[in-house]
Amino acid sequence: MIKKWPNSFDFQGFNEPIGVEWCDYNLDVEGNIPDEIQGAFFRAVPDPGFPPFIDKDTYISGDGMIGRFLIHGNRVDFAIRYIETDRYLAEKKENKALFGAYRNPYTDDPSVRGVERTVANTTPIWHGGRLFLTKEDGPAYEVDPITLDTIGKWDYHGALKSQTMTAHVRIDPDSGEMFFFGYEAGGLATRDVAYCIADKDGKLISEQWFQAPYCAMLHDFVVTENYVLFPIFPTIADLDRIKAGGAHWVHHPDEPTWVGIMPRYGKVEEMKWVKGPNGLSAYHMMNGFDEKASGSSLVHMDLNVMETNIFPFIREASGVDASPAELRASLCRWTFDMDDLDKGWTETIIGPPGDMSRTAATDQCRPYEIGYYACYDPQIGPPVIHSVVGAGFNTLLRIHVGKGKHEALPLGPDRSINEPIHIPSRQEGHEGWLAAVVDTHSTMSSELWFLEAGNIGKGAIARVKLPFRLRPQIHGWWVPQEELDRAAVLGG
Ligand code: V55
Ligand code: FE
Repeated sequence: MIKKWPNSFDFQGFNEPIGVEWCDYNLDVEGNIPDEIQGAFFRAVPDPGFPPFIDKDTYISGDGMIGRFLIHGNRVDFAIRYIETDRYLAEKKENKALFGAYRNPYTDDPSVRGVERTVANTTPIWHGGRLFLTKEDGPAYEVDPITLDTIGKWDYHGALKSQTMTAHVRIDPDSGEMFFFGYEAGGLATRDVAYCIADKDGKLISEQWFQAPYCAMLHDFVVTENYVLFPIFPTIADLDRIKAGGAHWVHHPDEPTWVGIMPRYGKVEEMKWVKGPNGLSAYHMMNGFDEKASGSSLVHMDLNVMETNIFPFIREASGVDASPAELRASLCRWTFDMDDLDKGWTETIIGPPGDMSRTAATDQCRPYEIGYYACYDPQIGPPVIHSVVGAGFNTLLRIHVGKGKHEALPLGPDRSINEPIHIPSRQEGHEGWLAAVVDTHSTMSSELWFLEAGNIGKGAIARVKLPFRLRPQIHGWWVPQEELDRAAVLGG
């Protein structure tokens, strides 16, 4: 069949679907990848198998593919496969799209009523020796990290009751515990949130449900050494609207932002709700940590915050117009005084606008100095179609969060960078490495770049050439070789 994709940025330019499963070995490397870099860089990539039958569709509804760079110094292999979700297999069988609008089962072909709709396209997560592909609207899928075969839906051997699992988890680097949640845990448009902990071996040790103030698009959260914070922004679901075939999400500029805080090992009954300004939105938190300052007890959460929702399809459904200025998500530090939560939080701007923030895995949940993220700098050039919002990131940033200072690597008007991952170094006092796929628009080609995390201004120390363009990813994950080996010994 000749596939006709909709005429929107979600399907044009670098976002044009590819849908090819392939692998290639020993790719050409320009420069030198340090020998100590040994492991796998996994990437989640939305790529629709079939053109939608609905009027409009969004990039983030694309079927999940798992990409993997296997890196042993200068030897790099690449492979990419579809996640064989129930949805992907159902459509493959009929050779056409059967699922309708983003997160609206009432727009589906009646033949797939009750079939799990998630496309598992958002984050590859490694925990307890297993690889999961996640999307916030459904269960995770387990994938074999070696063959990239889909093993199946993951529910902690039947223990997890939540119908959904977030794509953003927090792993405590000391305990190895994974903190996560599921929203709409009890079903479509419910206010149920399940707050969960899995121990370092991947056993579910806690699942507690609570009610959010409204059914919000709860994409990410923060865990500190003592607390857990759930940021609730007013992009809200409504069951009647969904049943009528309307949008799952509408942004409400006049509804307050809330942050729920409780002790991380506490009971959900201890949750305190802190009210903030109306109409804010943020998808990603960089990190959070506790501070004992002269007699008071502070909790900090660092996040890229905007005045409205970043997704054009959500703003359209909300009747919200946004100026370019309102679409700039500065890196903010929200500080909570645990002895006086009634006064709300204070906000300090600590970095330029951007998104897709990362830290070293060992810096999570505790005081830290350095973070990395991507930004679109309008001074470099006009927006170029790339990824979920239709304007690629043209700059990589490294930020000293304490000092509010940053360094930038501008990539020029012809390049877009995907989310970087951090790779730790074995060398004492070394900040480690960053790896990211960098896409060039004029040649429609993709490369994997390696950088020194502590010196991004130097540019790439190695560039891996890909024989074909890659579709822009959502999130990635680094798995050191010794963890892959251990998982293989344990039988995955
Ligand atoms: C996001 C991405 C999603 C999604 C919801 O980046 C939010 C935010 C790739 O899918 O379903
Ligand atoms: Fe995300």
